[in-house]
Amino acid sequence: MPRILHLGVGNFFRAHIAAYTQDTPGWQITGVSFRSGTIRDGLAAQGYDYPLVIKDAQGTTVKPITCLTDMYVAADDPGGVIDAIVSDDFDVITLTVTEKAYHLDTHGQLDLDAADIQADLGGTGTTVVGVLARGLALRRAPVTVLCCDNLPDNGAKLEKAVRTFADAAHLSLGCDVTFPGCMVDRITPATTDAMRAEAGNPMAVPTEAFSEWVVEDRFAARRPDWPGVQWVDDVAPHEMRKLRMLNGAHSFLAYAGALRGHTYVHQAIEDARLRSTAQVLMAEAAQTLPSDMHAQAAPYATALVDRFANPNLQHSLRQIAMDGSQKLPIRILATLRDRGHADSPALDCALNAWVGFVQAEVAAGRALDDPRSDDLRAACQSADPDAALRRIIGA
Ligand code: CS2
Repeated sequence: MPRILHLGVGNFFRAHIAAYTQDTPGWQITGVSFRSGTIRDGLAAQGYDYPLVIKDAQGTTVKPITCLTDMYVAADDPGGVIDAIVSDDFDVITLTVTEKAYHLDTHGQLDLDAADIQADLGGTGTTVVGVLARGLALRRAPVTVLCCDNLPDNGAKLEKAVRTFADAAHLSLGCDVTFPGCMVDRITPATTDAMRAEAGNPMAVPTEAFSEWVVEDRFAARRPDWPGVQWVDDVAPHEMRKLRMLNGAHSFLAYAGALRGHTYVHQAIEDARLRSTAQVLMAEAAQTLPSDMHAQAAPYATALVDRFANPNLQHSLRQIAMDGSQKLPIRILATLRDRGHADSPALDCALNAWVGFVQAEVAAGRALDDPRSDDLRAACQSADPDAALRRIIGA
């Protein structure tokens, strides 16, 4: 049976890629966690099956997921993960490891000086990019590597990072490999204890009914015919629409919403002041999209407001707020840059909200959930915190 090797078994993968694969007869998935064995242990205890709890404004349905069959944990067994990448048991390697796990610098290039990358070059084999480079160097069968994280040009960025690591490690990729780009979308909150209790299953994953997947059709080996996927030659316009409108508005709501005392996305979007700024932000973002996307931008924005307003998802603003130093450049700054000298009050507001949020968190003595937290904290103690924080993200 053809198989997918999936790196990063968080809730998003379990709500999206696994759900599509569940509907694709004949395909199964082996998962890989990088840091801890907690998810592997929880899933293994129930044969890797779990309920996907789909919540829209009307109510709840449950989709049992049974296509995940086993898992590795890279921190315990980097060799096992590398062997899996080498193995021709897998035709496709998919990834959802979050923005920060790629160790890209502000120009989108692999940061060879990052401590984890340096340690991996020294032989630990525990970064995503490192295990891919080492595995692909030994592999002979063709394979497709599909990055499903919220990065613009995700396929090309990952390919460049893997080749940069391989060069630095004096390796060359040994197989025919493609890195198509793709855009993934499904709002998937973290699982809370209340959700576990409601589902009667400790590994339940909550998600919304909507989902979207647009994938470049450049597969080097067998390709799963995931039902509902839109196959395209170039994903860039779809990726821009989603990152700049959905994720841009999400980040704005996260920081501005938290500053106004809200806890969940549906509360922030019901706050008239925040809703109107989010709508203006989406309109500002829409103007930067390629012209053939313009007609669909307004209905897309309306649908996003409805999705954000779903009261049953309980999507925490702080979950979205994490890793702002990695997200803002992609979701807000790139849009501002493309708008040049045009007035962009809502995008400016989003940037200011992040600056205000970071300072408020530090002032309240709360930990910052961000890979640059030390730099952000130091910026807050400097003579001009606003300017120092903007400098860190290249604003
Ligand atoms: C969110 C995304 O946490 C975040 O930063 O903006 O995870 C968002 O929910 C997804 O991209 C929706 O597809």
